[in-house]
Amino acid sequence: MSPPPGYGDWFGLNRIGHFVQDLSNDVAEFGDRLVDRHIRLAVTGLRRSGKTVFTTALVHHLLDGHDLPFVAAVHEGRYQGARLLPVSGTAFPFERFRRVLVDDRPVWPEATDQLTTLKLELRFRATGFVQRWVAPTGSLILEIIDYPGEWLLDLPLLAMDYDRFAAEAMARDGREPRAGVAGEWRDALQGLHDETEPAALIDVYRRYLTAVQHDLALSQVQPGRLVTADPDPKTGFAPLPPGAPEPLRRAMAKRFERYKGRVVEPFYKDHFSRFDRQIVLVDLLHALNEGPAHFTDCQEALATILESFRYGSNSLLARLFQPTIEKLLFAASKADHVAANQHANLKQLLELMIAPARRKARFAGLTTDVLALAALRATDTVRTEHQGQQLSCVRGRLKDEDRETVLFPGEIPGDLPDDEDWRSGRFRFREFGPRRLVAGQKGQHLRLDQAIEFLIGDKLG
Ligand SMILES: Nc1nc2c(ncn2[C@@H]2O[C@H](COP(=O)(O)OP(=O)(O)OP(=O)(O)O)[C@@H](O)[C@H]2O)c(=O)[nH]1
Ligand SMILES: [Mg+2]
Repeated sequence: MSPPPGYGDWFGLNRIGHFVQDLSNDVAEFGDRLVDRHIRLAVTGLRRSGKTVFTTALVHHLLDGHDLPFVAAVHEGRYQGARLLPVSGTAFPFERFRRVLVDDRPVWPEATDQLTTLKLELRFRATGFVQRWVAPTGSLILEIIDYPGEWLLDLPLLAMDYDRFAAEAMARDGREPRAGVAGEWRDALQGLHDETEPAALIDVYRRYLTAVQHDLALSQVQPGRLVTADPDPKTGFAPLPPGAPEPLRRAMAKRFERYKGRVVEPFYKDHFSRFDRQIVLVDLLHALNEGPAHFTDCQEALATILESFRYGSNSLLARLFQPTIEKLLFAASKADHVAANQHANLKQLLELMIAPARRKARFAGLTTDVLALAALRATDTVRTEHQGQQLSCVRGRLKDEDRETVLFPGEIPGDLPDDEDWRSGRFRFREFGPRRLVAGQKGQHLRLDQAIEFLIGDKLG
């Protein structure tokens, strides 16, 4: 309501109007917050993409409440701290990971082989008018699960029947470089007969998939649980070529459906059906290092995952579980492997790789962002001179070495690599050992605070 033109704000009506407006916004917001104080964050990424390290570093910094200048609540002095809460099921072993990282000889957490849950309560001083009055201390429960990356690649199976899976897997297994390690598997397929035992065949397939994962370092491995330490002999399955004996095909198809129903569906239903925010971690440097076949494999695996999470109402996930994801962050992990002047290209390359998925997510109304981060920074950028030229190098302790060295890590193309890039063998990014995690010390991450602000900052006010 405003006074007639020319009368000014004689009765203070403008101010009262704004006050009432602010109040109703606050009340609406406050109501939201009450029901919304729980955030489930999905940390997604292929195996070795940095999920466990990200979660560990995030907890460490939120418990410590330091070196997070981009987190508005911290910057404004409103952040009061955090505590870990008990969970049902196996808890994320934060203390164990923290202990090995604060040690004099810190080591990276081991690869994940089971599902664990983390619950963190964050406390902060509220900003809203009504909130400050009714509940001056706000609290947010943040829930994250950690799991082996290969489990993610099982999600697309939910949308397939056995014959489609078999056709896609056989086509993939027949191409190089996979075909190069598929000798025993190909031989096994030659000798199929009515009495072939599915379990024996699956065991050969398991050996082949293990070689694909370990020797070729490729990402697309299905079924994901066949390559974990202790596969359940009852739930594995393997693809069969057209013309395979019908009883065998039927037995495999039955196992396929059982795996979907007993393993894949509960995993997604229990853990991915109700998340609110998502971060997708991508190790682009590893993908570049391993050459064009690996890079394409990583791109395809990522597309497969993102396609499954597709963010519109028509997505597989929506059809199955109706999630309500609000924010999606794509992050190139381990950015500390390269010098700071390469981070813009790293981000740009990731933007190119995920452009279609990002477009769909935006169209579906999600807020998205892309950044290059290092959850636990293992290097510094230093400038050196080489033959009269200034070079941006990194200083850090190479994995499995004792002392820090300075080296030129190489450069990231700002575009998808072309044939010349691959031929030149220019991608040789090295891996570093972790630096000791020290409470209260600055500079132990790169843009972890930006990631936190994007993912949960709006709930800390
Ligand atoms: N320099 C550096 N290396 C990192 C960082 N994050 C992860 N790494 C490296 O990447 C490896 C894998 O990280 P994890 O967090 O274990 O990966 P993950 O996604 O949990 O892998 P799975 O459990 O196998 O699915 C680590 O052992 C480190 O070598 C980082 O911020 N900086
Ligand atoms: Mg892990």
